[in-house]
Amino acid sequence: MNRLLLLNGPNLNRLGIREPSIYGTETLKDVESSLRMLLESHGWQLDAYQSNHEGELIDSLHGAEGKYDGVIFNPAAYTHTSVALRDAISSISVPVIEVHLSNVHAREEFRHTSMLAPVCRGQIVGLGTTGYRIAALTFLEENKKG
Ligand code: CA2
Repeated sequence: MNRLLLLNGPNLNRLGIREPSIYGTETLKDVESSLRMLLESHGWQLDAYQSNHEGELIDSLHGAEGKYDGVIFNPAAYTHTSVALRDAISSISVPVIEVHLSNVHAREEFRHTSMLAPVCRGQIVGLGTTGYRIAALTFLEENKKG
């Protein structure tokens, strides 16, 4: 069976609780459920994990090798700072799609740079939680048999 890992970084456990004008009203549980439903309707499995700790995100990326067909990753603030996460993505062969809920390019300048995008399969920004589903659809499409 095909499997995807949904990985969310620091503070995204607060989704739907604060700052709805930037991040929307859906909770992380809502996002995980809707993504799981979409994937299960195609016979795929989803595992979801959120952490506020860089090292735990690195361990999850390492653990994805050989286990998942793709990782959908919102690295949150670590996007803009983390050489360690970039190296972790480079160290695995599983494709990673970087997702951001907000349009980082319309926000503060420090959010305009991603340390991770150059080593990711692609990057989706500014489409809210739809971005996670678009990432999932991309993996479904790219793994079509026949
Ligand atoms: O737009 C995104 O998805 C971000 O990855 C979200 C990060 C931010 O640092 C990035 O620049 C862009 C912040 C996640 C914080 O999430 C919250 C959710 C609800 C309330 C407060 C923060």
